[in-house]
Amino acid sequence: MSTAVAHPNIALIKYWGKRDEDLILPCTGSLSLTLDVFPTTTTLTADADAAADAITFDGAVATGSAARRITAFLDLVRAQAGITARARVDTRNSVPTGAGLASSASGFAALAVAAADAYGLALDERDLSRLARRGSGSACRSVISGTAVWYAGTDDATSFAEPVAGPALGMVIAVVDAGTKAVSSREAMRRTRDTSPYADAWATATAADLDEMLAAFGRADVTAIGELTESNALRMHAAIMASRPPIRYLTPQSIALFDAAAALRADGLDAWATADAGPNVVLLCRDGDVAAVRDALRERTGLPADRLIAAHAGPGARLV
Ligand code: 2P0
Repeated sequence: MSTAVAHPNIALIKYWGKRDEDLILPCTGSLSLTLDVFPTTTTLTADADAAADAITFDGAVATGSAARRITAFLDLVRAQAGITARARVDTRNSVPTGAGLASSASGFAALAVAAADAYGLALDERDLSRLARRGSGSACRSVISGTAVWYAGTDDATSFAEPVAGPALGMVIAVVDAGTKAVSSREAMRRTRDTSPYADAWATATAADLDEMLAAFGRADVTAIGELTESNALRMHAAIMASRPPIRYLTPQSIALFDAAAALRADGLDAWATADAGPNVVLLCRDGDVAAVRDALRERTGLPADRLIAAHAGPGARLV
């Protein structure tokens, strides 16, 4: 029996688009902060007598595409290990029910670490990151603690995440909408690639943004990090919105939170907004400013305390 814990990550330079859907090789590299909130805990036991994998999420039996995706991932691990035994997998998420923050990144990072251990694969951090990537691209970054860069790479061996040194950063997650998104990231990435006239421009600009971001990390330039973060997120959403049929994740409340970040900056409190494939907005700030940013956002937006979540750099996926 092997149990692993992993946390979600939020990208400052976003991953949006694959050049290889099977291996999950991204079009461009990305950079993220692994958080210390909402861990996923996964326990895996290999069972030579079982006819099929038995998977539960928070105690409920997983079926359909969610279960198939986990079995497909475990098949990769089993092939690598040369073992055919099926598994019992129990996954628990600490995300408040319906908060809309459940993360495939923490899920597949925890699963990769637990499965590698249970099937006897001795993998270093880089190989665990590569393995987690096969479950969900962004999961390769949740293997790493704190800030991580995921190199796009050119093949399975060269596409992995590793730590990147820089200033201490924190985040405030503003939960705008607790529901599940209308279009999955996977589907929306495809539609962007196939129909958005800005897909190529997004990839070109993001490669340059990542270079600039790594330079900003190197000189611990929080202002440049924040400005690049906000701009890169809006570029991603612009490319997504230009898809046909259109996909629009940001709501008026999301946009108001980007305005709130600007207002905080005008007041002398540095914070920059970003958003993933949904309406929730995350403010990036210096680690020491997290409480002040949360308080200021609460005052400015009227969002209740339980919808403003303070987060700091968290640990990479690990056995417990
Ligand atoms: C990111 N997102 O960099 C970007 C920004 C969402 C918006 O990575 O298809 O769930 O499993 O590789 O990793 C979400 O995509 O997609 C994501 P798959 P994943 O965090």
